[in-house]
Amino acid sequence: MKKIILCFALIMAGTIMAQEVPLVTNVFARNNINLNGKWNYVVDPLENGYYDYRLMPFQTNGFFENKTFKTAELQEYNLNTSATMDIPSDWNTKDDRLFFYEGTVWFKKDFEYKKSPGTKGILYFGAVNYDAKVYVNGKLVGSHVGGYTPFNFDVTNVLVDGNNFVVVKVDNKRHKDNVPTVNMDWWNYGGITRDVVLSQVPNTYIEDYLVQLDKTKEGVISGWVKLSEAVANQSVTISIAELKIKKQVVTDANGMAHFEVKAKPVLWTPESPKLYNVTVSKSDENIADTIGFRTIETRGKEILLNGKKVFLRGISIHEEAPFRQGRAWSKEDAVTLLTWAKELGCNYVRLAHYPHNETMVREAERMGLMVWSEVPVYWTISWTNADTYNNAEHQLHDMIYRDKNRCAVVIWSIANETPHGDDRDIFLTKLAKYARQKDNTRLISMAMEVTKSANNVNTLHDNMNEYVDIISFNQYMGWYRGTNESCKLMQWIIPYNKPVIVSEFGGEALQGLHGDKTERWNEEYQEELYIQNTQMLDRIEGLAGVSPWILVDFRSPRRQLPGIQDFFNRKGLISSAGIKKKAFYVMKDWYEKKETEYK
Ligand code: GCB
Repeated sequence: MKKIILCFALIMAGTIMAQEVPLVTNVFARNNINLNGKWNYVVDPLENGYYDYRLMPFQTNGFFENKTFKTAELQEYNLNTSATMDIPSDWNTKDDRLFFYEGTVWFKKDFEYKKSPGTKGILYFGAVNYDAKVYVNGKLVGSHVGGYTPFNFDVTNVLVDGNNFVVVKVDNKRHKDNVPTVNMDWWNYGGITRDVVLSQVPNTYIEDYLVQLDKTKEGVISGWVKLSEAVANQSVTISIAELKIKKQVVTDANGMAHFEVKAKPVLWTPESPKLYNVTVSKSDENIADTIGFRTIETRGKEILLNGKKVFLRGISIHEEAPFRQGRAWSKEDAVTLLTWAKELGCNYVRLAHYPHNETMVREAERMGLMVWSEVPVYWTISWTNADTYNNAEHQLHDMIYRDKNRCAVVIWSIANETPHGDDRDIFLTKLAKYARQKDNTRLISMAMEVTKSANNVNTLHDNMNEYVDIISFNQYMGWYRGTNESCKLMQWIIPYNKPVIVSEFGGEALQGLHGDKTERWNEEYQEELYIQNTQMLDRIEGLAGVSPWILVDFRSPRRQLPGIQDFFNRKGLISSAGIKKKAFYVMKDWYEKKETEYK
């Protein structure tokens, strides 16, 4: 019997052509072929390249085969002569015809590859929104759902020497059971929206590592290195030259090596965002990273960074490209957005409502901005659907996995404005526990809502209070509720002994439109809203941070008012053309005061 099982296992192993593998940590520091650039694309609303006319998936003859077009044969597509699009990008802003399009688009890229003995090829996508099916040289190598997290496939066995091609079927149709669900307030940008690389790694490679200040032992940096295979007795070295650290450890039977070393690093702070050059290496690999060290915790209603009370002077940001619109993905995009946040006086950014690209998080870290990172468990998702839960958990896993070495990330957020109820509580409790189990070194939060308002007293009750470290909530006094004037009367009761963050407040203004401060949509109204709201915030007991909504106007199909919104949510403190509105300066002044208060 044993022999039969062994034979079967061997046959199976031989037939696995390609498969999804755990994420390659810090992939951009590896030996990569960059697959960004021009890709051919075919818009396929009927999914004609995937299903036959009986709506059965093609086994052969799908677009994924990328057959050479010959007039002697009947073939109604030709990827090679189709139009091209720059990748990464969203198709909505690249092709006018696709502005509102939600559906399938096929992408194809040719590349050269040279096989090298003892190496593997890992095909990595920073993100594809939403549903991706990936084919290399005509063979399916895997699929992935979720639009904002990375994934990679081991494609070694399907690569050939010389010319290869990769085809991706991208489908961004919204579905009720997805995460996010059908209803949201941002653009459902479709496409291969982040970097694509083919990483050439040793057969057994350093898959993942953690280098962190030890949570329990003072003056110790600890962590682990994990190999891609369960190989024992492999020597790996963690070096931080500036701290004179060169620690060699060997892997155990699981291919894991834990380490601990005494160290007194200069701690990372927003004022002085010290990062160290760290290398994780083994005989045939050397991975360079920059890593910072800090502690983050809460004590009663306070947030402590490196043991010192901080106020999180934040701003919410969508991953929307400054100036040109569409999905942001580049270093330049990140630097522009984060420089604006710094000009506002921020020491913190809320990256809403989904994990932003890795460059954004790394740049925030370099510039001294603490980060709130979030999964798109947004509004009313399908709480009782097991697949929906698994999907959300998967996205949370990948968010934590990718950014666990980023000291800038201080808060994992598991949800935004979700409706109260038992099913939601069960779902979110499980998700919060999962986040805690994956990472007990950071704080957990979610954007809640006030549950009771009577006689100007607003109270927040949420069963999730016991699973989060910070009570965060969104409130829109002066916009969705009350008037700007009414802010003066409002009281806020947050009955938990935990720090409070107002994760959103704000209102819309069309930059350049001026008028009376009691009339909506002009800059003076928004300015007044910020004046009244900031004064009100000062009265919230235990307030430890805020992240107004939002840094820059962003595209949203919910925002249709002609002449004013034209499919932009105009709550930005900065217009989509990069011009600061009056409210920007109200916030900036308030942050200057806060900074002095917390010196
Ligand atoms: C919210 C949501 C955010 C919206 C914002 C708005 O509460 O969390 O995604 O864009 O309000 O502008 O209405």
